[in-house]
Amino acid sequence: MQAYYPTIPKIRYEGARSDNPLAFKYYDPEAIVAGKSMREQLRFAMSYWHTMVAAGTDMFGVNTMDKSYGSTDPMTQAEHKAQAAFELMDKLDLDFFCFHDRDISPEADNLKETDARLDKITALLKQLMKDYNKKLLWGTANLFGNPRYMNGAGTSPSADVYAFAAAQLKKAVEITVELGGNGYVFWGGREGYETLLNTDMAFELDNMARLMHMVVDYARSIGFKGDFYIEPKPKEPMKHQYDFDAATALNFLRAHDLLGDFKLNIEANHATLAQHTFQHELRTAAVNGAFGSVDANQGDLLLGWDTDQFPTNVYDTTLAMLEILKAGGFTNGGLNFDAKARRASNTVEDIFYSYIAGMDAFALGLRLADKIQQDGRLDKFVAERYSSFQSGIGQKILEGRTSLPELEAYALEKGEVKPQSGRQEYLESILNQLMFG
Ligand code: XUL
Ligand code: CO
Repeated sequence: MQAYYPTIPKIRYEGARSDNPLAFKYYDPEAIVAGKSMREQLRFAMSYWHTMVAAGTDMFGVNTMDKSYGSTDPMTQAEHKAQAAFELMDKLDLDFFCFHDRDISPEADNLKETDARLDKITALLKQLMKDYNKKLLWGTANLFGNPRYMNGAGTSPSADVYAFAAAQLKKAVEITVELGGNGYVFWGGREGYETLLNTDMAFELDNMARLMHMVVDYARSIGFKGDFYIEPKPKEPMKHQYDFDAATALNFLRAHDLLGDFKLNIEANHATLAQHTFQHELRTAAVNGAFGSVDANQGDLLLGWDTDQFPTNVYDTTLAMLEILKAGGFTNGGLNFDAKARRASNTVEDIFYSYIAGMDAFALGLRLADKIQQDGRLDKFVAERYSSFQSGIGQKILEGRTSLPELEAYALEKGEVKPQSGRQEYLESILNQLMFG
């Protein structure tokens, strides 16, 4: 079998003192943390689009990386790409992968031929999954790249474009099911608008929901047991994306009776673009019973777009893992690296250094989140902060056994109230002590 990454050995855990750049320092797959192996807790996935496809093109320049896999013929290239993807996952000990239909197989001149190509590559992926013991975290359809979708897909003003998108979705769901996918993602590529002068917002949202219902019904009819996800994002490519943030997506799901089948796929960089923290979005999903999966990356807070960097900020990974543990951990979801090496990090080695950096940052985050939970001081502080609701008038409020007149009488009797300190800096110093102590 041809090796696509001949200079790279299998990456193994060597511990925090190792100076081997091609070793994990914190990700020890079989080590037990918070009751499960790190492999089971973290469920790391490779993103096919960034890792196997994106080659460094930006608005100002062409590719800086070689992702041709030794071929120019699109289908031969797709086959080599698939082989390379599994060698990469094997060497990095990544158990899962995620893809868009068009990442794995190139579009042809007509839908029939495009689908035939997809079938061919799907069969190859299925074989490779078996050979390498890898799983599909989720599949999705690219409903944003082709010019036909310039006004949206499920929110397009054209019924013909909508039908084309439906056909593409049907096939994407079929191959996801064929490959035993744990999930299916809707990221609203061009589902949004540039100007309300040409847009019927209510019509577009209802139409999107109609399409989602059709996808759910069809997927369940062919045996899909996994989760559907919406992946919120506030802007880019459209000025205003309909799935702005977790709360907006949840409102859409609830309004259109889709919450039973859908959860959220929270992406760190999308959270910060919406002016939220990553933890805020995770908590919002969790408190609504919709925590599903995570696109693990980080943005640059000085830039207003989706930079999709590999996550290395350990404060963020720790606080994110704390949210994930509090939500009960992953079921069908996992940590998908929707992240790419910088354009100037353009060698094969850089791909591996990037994944090692990201996996170690989340592995360290998991270890530290577990330490924070075991220490218990933060949880105890929060419980005590709300303890006035455990007895007396607070308990009556919680149990719905009071009224405004009774609370008025209580307040009049009590007189002025002394507020409690929130102790933010004290809690932040506990966090630092636990992280670095
Ligand atoms: C785009 C993005 C997508 C989704 C899948 O910002 O995050 O790659 O994760 O369509
Ligand atoms: Co994403």
